[in-house]
Amino acid sequence: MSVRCVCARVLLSAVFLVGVSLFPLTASAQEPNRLVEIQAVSKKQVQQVADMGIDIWQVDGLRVVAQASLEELSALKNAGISFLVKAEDAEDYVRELVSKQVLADAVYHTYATLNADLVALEASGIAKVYNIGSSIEGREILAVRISDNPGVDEGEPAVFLPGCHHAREWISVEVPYYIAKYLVDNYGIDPEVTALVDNGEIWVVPMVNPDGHQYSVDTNRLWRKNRRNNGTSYGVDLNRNYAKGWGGAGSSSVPSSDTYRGTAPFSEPESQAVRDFFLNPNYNFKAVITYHSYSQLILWPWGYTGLEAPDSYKLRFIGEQMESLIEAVHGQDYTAQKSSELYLASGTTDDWTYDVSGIPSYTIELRPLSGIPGFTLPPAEILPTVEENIPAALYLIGLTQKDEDGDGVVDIEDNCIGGTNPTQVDADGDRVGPPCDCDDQNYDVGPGRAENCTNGIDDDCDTLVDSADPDCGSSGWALARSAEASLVAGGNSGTADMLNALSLLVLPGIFLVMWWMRNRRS
Ligand code: 0X9
Ligand code: ZN
Repeated sequence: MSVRCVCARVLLSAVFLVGVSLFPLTASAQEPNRLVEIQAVSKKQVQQVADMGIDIWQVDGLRVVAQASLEELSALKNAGISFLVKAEDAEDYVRELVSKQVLADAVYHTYATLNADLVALEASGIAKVYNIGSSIEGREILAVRISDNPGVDEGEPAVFLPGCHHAREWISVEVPYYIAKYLVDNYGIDPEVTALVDNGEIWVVPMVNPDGHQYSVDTNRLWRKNRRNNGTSYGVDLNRNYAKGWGGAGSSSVPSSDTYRGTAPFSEPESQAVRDFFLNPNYNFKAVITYHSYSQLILWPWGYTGLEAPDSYKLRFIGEQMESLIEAVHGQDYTAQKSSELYLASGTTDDWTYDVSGIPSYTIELRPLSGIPGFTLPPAEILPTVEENIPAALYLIGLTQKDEDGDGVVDIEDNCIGGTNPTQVDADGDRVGPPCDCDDQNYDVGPGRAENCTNGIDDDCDTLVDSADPDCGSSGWALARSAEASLVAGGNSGTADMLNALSLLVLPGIFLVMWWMRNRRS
């Protein structure tokens, strides 16, 4: 776990006062957003900030960097949440910083240069560009398929690498684009790349939100959403517009909010394009990384709830492997964690891809680790960021091509996805080694653990997937005098693991404790 506190130094000299700012809080339509540092007193308060629809840039423990309208600052003030206004006009502040940046050789793509560069990849013979839909302003959303026969649907295991759901996160365009270019440039030279391209399909969609990106180039560098005209405001947050958990925590129903979720799941043409593309039966998706910035995080589902995903053990294992691979390149500290540990957010891309397909799905928040404003990563850092992310992407692509349980299907249920090591054979013949428990043909949650009953697997081999499958879990509740009673009542035991627990104070000194358990096979 890394510590993110570069900006903290700036703040040490500042005193946080509840609702006190250096600037007046009188609302007016033209007022610019303030750049603020919010000092929460608990994780719950961080979530409260996310639930207000405030545009969070970075979370560092209980410190939140954000831009907020005057209305949102009033809401913070009313909620008794401390904040400090760092700049009266967040956009202006960023504009000034960007103008001071020294331009390096590599420059960020625009919509036009990206499309030209994607088409240029086709000359290799292993890349083909597809239009997967149009944005709300009519721009084409381009995908490129890298494969040995890129114009043919071969049904090979496919990996989906989208970028730029959020307009201002320019580095998230570069990483997927340069992964595609790396594969093209090294095909026929590097045997690992050649095998991955021959045996699979890598689908890159570097700019899911072209209208927003163009707007961030032309008008407002800090623009996040798409460019839907909501009447009195613009934009829907595309990373709140997917169906899983849509409308829940960490998303806003207020159109002017930067986390506005839209009027319905998939209300936006950009998310519809991704949905229809991902669900196309001609493609055989086996893993997803959706690129964002910033904070250097590797996040996995669920993000809309604190509950564990059915495959959480493997998602964690693969995420931590990617963390190590990234850090090995330039020593950069990326933190692998479950999405909801950052804050709850509903309607995100990876929750949806995981929900509909059960395949490993990740959000990677790219460089920088911290700093204001993290979205304007200096151009000199583009290629290092790309370089450090290539091995993790290749690793994930490689996993999707290994039929480790020999059932003829490459999927997350492969026993040892992420860690087959034939030398790790234990006494009872299981090949036990993180993270796999190769004692059956099914998906396991970890060494010696049983499968989760919700994973659709017939664990007791009675040809039915039902509650009689032996590894189903249980849940329960009790009234108790201690918030920790759930741990006493239902903590990990010899036969079961605690999946999640929740305590609510219902009367002074009386807690309602609830828990969810997953039984262990052995
Ligand atoms: O809030 C987002 O959409 C992502 N962060 S960003 O700064 N790129 O906007 C993070 C989404 C991760 N999911 C959850 N925290 N649930
Ligand atoms: Zn983002």
